[in-house]
Amino acid sequence: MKVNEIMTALEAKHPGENEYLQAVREVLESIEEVYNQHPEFEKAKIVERIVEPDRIFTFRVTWVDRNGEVQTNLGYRVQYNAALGAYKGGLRFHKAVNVSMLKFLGFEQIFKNSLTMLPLGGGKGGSDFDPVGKTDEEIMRFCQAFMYELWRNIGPDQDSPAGDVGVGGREIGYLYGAYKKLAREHSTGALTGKSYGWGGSLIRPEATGFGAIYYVERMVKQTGDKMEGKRIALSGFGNVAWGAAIKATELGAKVVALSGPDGVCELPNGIDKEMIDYMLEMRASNRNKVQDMADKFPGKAVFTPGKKAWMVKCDIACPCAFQNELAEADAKELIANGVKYVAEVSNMGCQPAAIAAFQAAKIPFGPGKAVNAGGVATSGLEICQNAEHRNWTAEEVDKNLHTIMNNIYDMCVQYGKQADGTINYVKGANIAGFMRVANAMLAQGII
Ligand code: 2IT
Repeated sequence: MKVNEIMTALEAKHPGENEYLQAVREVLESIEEVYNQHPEFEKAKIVERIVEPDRIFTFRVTWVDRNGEVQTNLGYRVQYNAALGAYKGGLRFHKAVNVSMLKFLGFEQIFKNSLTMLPLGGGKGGSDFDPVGKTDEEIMRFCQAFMYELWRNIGPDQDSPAGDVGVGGREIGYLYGAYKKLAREHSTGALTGKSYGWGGSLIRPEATGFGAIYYVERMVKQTGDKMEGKRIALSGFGNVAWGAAIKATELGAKVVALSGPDGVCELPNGIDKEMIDYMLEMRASNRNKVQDMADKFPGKAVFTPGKKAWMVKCDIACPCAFQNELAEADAKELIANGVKYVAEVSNMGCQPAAIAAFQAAKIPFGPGKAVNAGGVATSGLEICQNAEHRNWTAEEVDKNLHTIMNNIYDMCVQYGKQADGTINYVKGANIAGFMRVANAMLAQGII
């Protein structure tokens, strides 16, 4: 396999699909050396097959807004790879959603799900529906219209969507209600991220953030350092940043920044329980403004419009919002301000040049597909609970999550250890995730 040749062919075949091409290139560059030691992979054309989704559904979603006006959006489900299990991955509702974005997310999901060691294939879906400024009723009607199309193609043993940007507990509730009405089946495992009491798992809401901080704690300990007293900057203020803020605070770190599309809130004294709870209200309001935190807690949160979380001096930087949110210039600013660890919690949160800058500065960098795998792992645990018609305790779920994250971390070290003793977590995660899928594809024949 020659990465440049494969990428040239893919660029010609899928022109302009920049996020997709970026995600593929990163994985292929990481695995090239190991792959080329396996002629059986080359013979079965594993790479040529894995970069193309099994199938993509594209559908029209028509709904009626609060003014009685008819609105039309596009809906998608990318069923990427089922070598390890039924398709699994979130739904993203965001105005910029397109095929390239969902292909990048679905591609990442294959390897992330593989890292969890659970039987989960990779998929992703969503819509260009923009939840910002929508009423609760509009969101419900949109979710129902989305499900009119998707319900036939999902199910616990087929494809199980969950949340992502713009899709949280409320949306999963509406989607699941519509699914049940259409499918006439109480297949709880057809969607995860459900609320507790009707199939949801305790700790699933917290899981992405908790898992990320468990991983970060290992990165910190690897260097002989500790979490207590570390200043941690989080971007975004959604579900992922919320879980990370809870766990980081619990472990004695200080959350010094949150951000939104409107700017950054600096938190000079860290975040407290009241502020953490308020993040949920900010998300539910659909306003998408981090300034609301500063308005609610004057003095405790200081808002600067138009700036990112990366201007705030910190020891640990965790992008928790969107792909490519951390650029090379942000990386340089963080490095100049003394950042010690960087962990992507959003999918592909850092631009390639930013990752290169951190690695050149010898700053440990954890990639999203390993760091944020606790979310989908706990979705996998939700499916287990659904299948056995039982709810596990919060302690049981959290213990499983912690074990899974420790295992992912260990695999990243095993496959990412460099000759000089440092750890290339990007390489480690990509190789470990890829090997399991490639071996499964090999064993299952040319299909
Ligand atoms: O990016 C992700 O891993 C998610 N949005 C969660 C997917 C899931 O199925 O829980």
